[in-house]
Amino acid sequence: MYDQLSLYPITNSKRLSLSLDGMWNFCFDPASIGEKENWMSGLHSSISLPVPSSFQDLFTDQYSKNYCGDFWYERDFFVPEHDGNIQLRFGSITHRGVVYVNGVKVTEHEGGFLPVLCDITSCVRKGEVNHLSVKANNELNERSLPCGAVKTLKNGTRIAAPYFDFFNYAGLNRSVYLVLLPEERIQDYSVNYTLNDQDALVDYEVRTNGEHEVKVSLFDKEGNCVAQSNGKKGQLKVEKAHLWKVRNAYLYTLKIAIEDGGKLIDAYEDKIGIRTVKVEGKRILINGEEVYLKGFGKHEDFDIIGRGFNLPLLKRDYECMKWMNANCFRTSHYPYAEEWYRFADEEGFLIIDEVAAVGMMRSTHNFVDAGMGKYTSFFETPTVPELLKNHLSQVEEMITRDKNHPSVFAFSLFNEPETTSSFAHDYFAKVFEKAREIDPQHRPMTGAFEKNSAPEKCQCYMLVDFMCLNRYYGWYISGGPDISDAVEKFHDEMKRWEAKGFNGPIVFTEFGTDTLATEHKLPSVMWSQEYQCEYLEENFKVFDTYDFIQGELVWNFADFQTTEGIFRVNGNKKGVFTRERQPKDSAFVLKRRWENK
Ligand code: GCB
Repeated sequence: MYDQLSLYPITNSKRLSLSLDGMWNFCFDPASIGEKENWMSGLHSSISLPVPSSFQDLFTDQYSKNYCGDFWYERDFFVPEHDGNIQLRFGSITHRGVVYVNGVKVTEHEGGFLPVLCDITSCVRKGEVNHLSVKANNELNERSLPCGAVKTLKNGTRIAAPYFDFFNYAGLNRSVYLVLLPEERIQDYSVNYTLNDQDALVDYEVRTNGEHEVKVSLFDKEGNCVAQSNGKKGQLKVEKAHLWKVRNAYLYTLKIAIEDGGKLIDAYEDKIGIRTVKVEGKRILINGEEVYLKGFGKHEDFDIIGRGFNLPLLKRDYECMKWMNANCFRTSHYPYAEEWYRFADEEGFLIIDEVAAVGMMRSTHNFVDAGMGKYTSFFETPTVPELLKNHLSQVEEMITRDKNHPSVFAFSLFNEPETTSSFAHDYFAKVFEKAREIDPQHRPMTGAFEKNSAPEKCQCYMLVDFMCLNRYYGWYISGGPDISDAVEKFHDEMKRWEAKGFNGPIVFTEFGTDTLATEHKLPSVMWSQEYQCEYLEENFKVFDTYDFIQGELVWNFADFQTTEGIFRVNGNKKGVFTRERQPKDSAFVLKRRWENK
């Protein structure tokens, strides 16, 4: 089904991946006339804009920053002479896009956080320059993920009204590749692991579009071949296997080849990590060993580039997380660029990989309503079947793309939807069923629940393998001088979950306070650095009381941009780091705690 979605583009003797990153032509299309006026054959007027990047913060005017509607990117690209298959791979087109090559539509894709792949073999001119254009669109609605609406101002300007708490950054946020492949090729592979005393069994499955022989071999770090097998489906036995461990990763190289007699037809190689994942009773086990999750909810977010991918930023974020003694993060609230997972594999970080199912509550102040436990209906509306269709296909694309990363130990299938109606239960039962059916490693499936998903009311908690709770006791609930009440309310909820007999582990995937890096106050006040530290300490006391609490992912790793409003001061300031990735005082509190936890 998916040709190359799980295969990060590489170059070897059979494959050539050429980056198309750089300056592209760009223009807005507020009246959506581009297609009628044949813009796919060439934009009438355009400016230069960098790819990858979100477009919003590159401009200096309000109109461009808040633009909502269609917009176009184009560039010319040279296609070398090539006998086989030719594809384009966009890391993402946010939130949706139509791709044209030489004026011919080659694909369209819904969802802004997963790759867009196009087979362009039949419409490119080989050995010549070709024309590539993308009509993208960043409108939000209730049929697509994430959910939101478009608001039309009295002067006719249309702006995004997200039902979520992050800026609606859009554009070509990730790298774009031209990929030359052999006609008969490796299209997908998956692996699963069983540990057997000191040895490991690697069950693999390779998908190709031909019948020639498939050979699979595994190499250790020193380059020694440690196991080999033939066939599209098989098992590799690794004696005295080096396991991929949390913050102590060991990666093997898996080499897949298609051969005709002794002749190589296609080859692909990837790094894999041997590890098992299991939820058992109240514990999360990696290789049978208990792990307590320490880390953050994050965002792909930075000054100027918005949600555009940036390698130095990735490196800095990992260095900060390592310095903090963290071992885990959640890709809140959408699947990140593939490089994030590749680096986590290398560094031994655990990832809760989240699909862009956020905003499933009809409210632009979702985060406040959610934090306070206010009910907002959602799953009763007629647009839900279409939303579900999108949800299922994005879960499928995410799991297909990310299934082979050892760092990905769980998938999160939602963030803070309405979960108290039978409509919600029926909806999510289908999403979980699909996810479990697709994942070859049968990883734990979860979702992040807001305050209204209380033990007595929530109709969805029974669907998850471990529960992720987003709780703001001491911030949205009983903050500042009321914090002792917050602690009592927190204990009360935990006791109610205990009484409910939820048997799995609970992980806190959000807790935190907005904190201005400029504010200090003794005694503390809300928004000061001192308060963020005190709040964390109070939360830790609660976490340490219950043995079913198996993780703490602070909201958020760094300050990030949001829609403007009276609740946000130039963005969400719950970062433990500033948006520039410098520590607030709370970073030292967490670093100390996590050193010994
Ligand atoms: C939440 C949301 C998150 C918000 C956060 C907040 O519950 O999941 O997207 O940013 O609260 O800071 O209010």
